[in-house]
Amino acid sequence: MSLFVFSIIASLLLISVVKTEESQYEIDPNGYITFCLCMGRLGNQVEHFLGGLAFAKLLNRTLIVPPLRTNKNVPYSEWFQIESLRAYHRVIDAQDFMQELAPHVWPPESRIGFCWLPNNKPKSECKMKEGNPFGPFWNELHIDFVDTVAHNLNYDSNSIDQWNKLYSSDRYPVIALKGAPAPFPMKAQYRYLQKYMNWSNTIINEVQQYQQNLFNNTPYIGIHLRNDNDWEKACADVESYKSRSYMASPQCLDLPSSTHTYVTHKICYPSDNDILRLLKNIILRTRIHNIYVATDKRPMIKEIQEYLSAQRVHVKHLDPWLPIIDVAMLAHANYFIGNCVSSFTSFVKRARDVQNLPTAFWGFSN
Ligand code: GFB
Repeated sequence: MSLFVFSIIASLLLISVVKTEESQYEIDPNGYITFCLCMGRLGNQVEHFLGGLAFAKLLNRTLIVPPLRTNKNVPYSEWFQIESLRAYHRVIDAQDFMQELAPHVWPPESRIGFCWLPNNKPKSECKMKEGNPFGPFWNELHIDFVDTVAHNLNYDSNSIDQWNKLYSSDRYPVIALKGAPAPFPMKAQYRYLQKYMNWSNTIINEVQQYQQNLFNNTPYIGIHLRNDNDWEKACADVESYKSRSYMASPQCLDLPSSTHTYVTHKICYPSDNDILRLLKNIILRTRIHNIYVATDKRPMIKEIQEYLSAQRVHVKHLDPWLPIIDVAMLAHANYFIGNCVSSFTSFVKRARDVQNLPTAFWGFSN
């Protein structure tokens, strides 16, 4: 063999080795599923994400982990570790899928979007990219759809056979859904999946810095004050609904200790007095004097300082650009008081439950 031929063979071998090393992803013969986290903001999206993760496992398809949505797509791995999801089910980050696998398993001409529609609606009503955030969500992943499927199957274990019969992985290697295959509020049985959503190192580092800078690494009570105008409106008529399940309220009303039969205005939009009284009780009980306030509007710093002047409290409020920082700070607090109806609180509560950390709710007697 001439030196020239030998060196060509050698470099081809080298390329194939490099390629194999680069392509850490094997193609899943059972196919893939993904969806847009297009409903609501952070707390809503995380409840939908966990329900969608559970459905991907039921369907036994790899979950293409969707980005979260602010005013742009935020890759899941910026805030959480993809790796820790793998202890529950097969997953691949959406960006990685599009780069590494989509050209092979989901080329542009095969991209079909799925919408849940009532039986009598034609598939032309399945508009995957119409409106915000639908359009920007798929565009930022560089996904266009050449066709759509209108389905009206449920997203539960009883429907899996039908899913597989109608939408086999041979014909539909990727099921890309317009919205999450999960209800809101999420099913209680999947709350524990929060334990697979481990924080990214970036978030943990930020939390540790704030804990050091704000409280010198001493214990703190985190409180969530959901009090912007949208919330005031959402709570205004809550008592007339006589509902146990209003937004995230099952998180507290379904507790064995709950004596409430439906959501009260006090639970949804507690008065300043209710907030100050419960906070004082907890400070006296825990003897923790550092308070971290997370809010979408009014932090009540002066009110807290005045009401608790005898307790000599240190009240800190960051007002971070990214709400996820508040969630992470609350999730790591030694004690937490949240708003039972808010899914922002439910995210914090689940993250604390999996660490066995205590949580109380405003206006909630137990
Ligand atoms: O998280 P989320 O779905 O909880 O939406 P709810 C509330 C959003 O308000 C958060 C901001 O994602 C944040 O952008 N926000 C709320 C906060 N509390 C805080 C806080 O303590 N700190 C920071 N930094 N930001 C639902 C919405 O909200 O409320 C629905 O998802 C609708 O779209 C409904 O508006 C009335 O479940 O509380």
